[in-house]
Amino acid sequence: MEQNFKRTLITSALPYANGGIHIGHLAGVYVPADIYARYLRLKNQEVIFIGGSDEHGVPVTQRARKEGITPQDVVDRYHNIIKESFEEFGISFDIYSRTTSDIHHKFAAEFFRKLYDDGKLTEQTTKQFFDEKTGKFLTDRDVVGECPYCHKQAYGNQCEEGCGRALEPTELINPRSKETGETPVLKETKNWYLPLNEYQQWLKEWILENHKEWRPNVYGQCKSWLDMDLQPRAMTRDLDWGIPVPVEGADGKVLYVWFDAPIGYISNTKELCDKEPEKWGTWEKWWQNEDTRLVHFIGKDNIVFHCIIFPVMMKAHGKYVMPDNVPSNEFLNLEDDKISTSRNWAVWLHEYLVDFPGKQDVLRYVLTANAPETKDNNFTWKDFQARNNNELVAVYGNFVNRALVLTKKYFDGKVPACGELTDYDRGIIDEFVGVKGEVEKLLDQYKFRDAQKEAMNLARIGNRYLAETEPWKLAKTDLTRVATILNISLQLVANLAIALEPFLPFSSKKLRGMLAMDTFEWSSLGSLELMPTDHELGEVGLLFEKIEDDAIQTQIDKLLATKEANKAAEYKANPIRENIEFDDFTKLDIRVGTVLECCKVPKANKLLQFRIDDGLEGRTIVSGIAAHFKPEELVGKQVCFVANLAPRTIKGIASEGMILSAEDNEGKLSLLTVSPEAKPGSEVK
Ligand code: B3M
Ligand code: ZN
Repeated sequence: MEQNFKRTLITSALPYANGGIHIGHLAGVYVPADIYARYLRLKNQEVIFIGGSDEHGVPVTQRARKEGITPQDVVDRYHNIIKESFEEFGISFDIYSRTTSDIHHKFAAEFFRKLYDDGKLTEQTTKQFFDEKTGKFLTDRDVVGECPYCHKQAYGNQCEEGCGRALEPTELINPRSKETGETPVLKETKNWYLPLNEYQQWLKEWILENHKEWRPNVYGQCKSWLDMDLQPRAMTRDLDWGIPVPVEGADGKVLYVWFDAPIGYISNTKELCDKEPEKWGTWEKWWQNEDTRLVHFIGKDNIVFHCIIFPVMMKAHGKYVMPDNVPSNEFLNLEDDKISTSRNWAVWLHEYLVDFPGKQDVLRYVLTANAPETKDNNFTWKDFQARNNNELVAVYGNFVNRALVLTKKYFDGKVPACGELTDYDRGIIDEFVGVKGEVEKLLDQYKFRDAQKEAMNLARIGNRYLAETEPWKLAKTDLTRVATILNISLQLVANLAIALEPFLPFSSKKLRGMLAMDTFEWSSLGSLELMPTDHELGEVGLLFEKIEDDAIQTQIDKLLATKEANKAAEYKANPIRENIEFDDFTKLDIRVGTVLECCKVPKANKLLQFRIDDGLEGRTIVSGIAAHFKPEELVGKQVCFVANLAPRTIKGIASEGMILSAEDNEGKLSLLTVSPEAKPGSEVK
């Protein structure tokens, strides 16, 4: 659906203020959002770019507990670190606020209250573990106990130290509160739910029919959600960190963090508009007017919240515009490994800014060049170095430097007059005039990676032009020709400053200084008159400098040290167990089996039920591994199972054995399979 929008409202996911910002966040969300905002501003469009910290939610309270400080201490610390590092990195938010602000608390509570008053929420009572000593309900992670499968200590949501299975807290043997050690009781609790099911039809039409242009990964995720029956989702929680539920009898309850956080986009807009109404107008203009194009930049783990839950909240409220697009990225890996905050496997922005001062654009460039737009992608320090040295320095920087230095040398730093054009000149000009349309088209489709490549092409064209025409050789014989070549080159350089501004704003600024350039609008991109004849250039310097091996090695060493530390920690947490006798080992009867059938156990989202060909009459095994596998993919697999484990009844099903799998240090399971020629019933020894 093509619509004529008057203004664009850009939001970027509000990062949890429980840690710093790393390259995964930047590549996935903030760099593309910033490119888009800068691009639209350069086109003189009406645009607002909203950011802020997400300061509620369990991740914050967990961090606080771990460090023995209050949640407020945690968010104060990280909000400031995040805000400052974004600023220094040139993420050009119009506002970067926070969800602990008074404005936000009030706004989110009112939003909830309106849904409540309008009867848009339903009430449900469920049973949850409750710690009578503290008078608090416990989240799944706050309950610990014995794993019913492997009998190790486990959390209410997962057996992390033992078998890795996903669990329900009520499955634990001898459950206890992690904080107090008390045995929790099951207690009824009432919460308010958003009946997503009532909006399913509307969502299907709005997204699946009317937004086929969304990125395939986003559309696909929405489709798989909408192909299932949506369930009502609790919008309140029994926690004490968050925004109190503004309803009678809701003591000890707060708004679900995914209810309040997206409202943060709105309340932050309001905060900005209230502060500078002449500049921004009212917040309603941005959020409640059909003329506004709303675009959410997010990571892929946030798709359901931005495409389903938040739109339903706004729809239920009644006045809001729906997102026109949700350009979500996939994930960025670091040196072939998943970025992980807990394992400190990341490049942290605040550290990068210290280690590579003044090199914001290098990281921006590399992250866009490797943007995980359609699939997961990988960041390596070698690639970072190569892209800097071979592209930014050798192509962009080199062209700019040659054009400017030659002008200083032969024309005293003044733009020489353009004489007669040769056919070759015309060819070059044709090539670069087309770049504007290309870059625009790509940016309008949120293809930032290709757009940056296309903009960089201007520099490649320029380099080629100078290499072919060799003005330095002509200087003695034909200065008029040199003047023409340099004039064209300087126009190209000025064009580069504009075309790359959204991507590399620091270098563009520097370059504009060197050019003493004042016209600076997207609309003049492609022009051959950006640098008028006789215009005097500014001071010439280097745009980029080579990054040497030792700087890169320092970073690689840092990561290697992290890896070593993680290995040591892991070994400590999961040491090889004490020796056993051979007889102990032979007590285990492990056999090969073929999976004949496999399906989910109804009403137990973690359990899979297997029918196994065990070489005898077959057997049924129930296993808590549903989170890790798709049942249909397991059928036909040769698995290993413990055949002499005493039978147990799980959710009413008699389970005869245990399927074996291997668990890596992140709790990811892979099935223990054997080669297809092994016959069912074969003994594993
Ligand atoms: N804080 C989740 C995240 O950082 C969450 C985003 C909120 S956007 C409204 O992945
Ligand atoms: Zn276990």
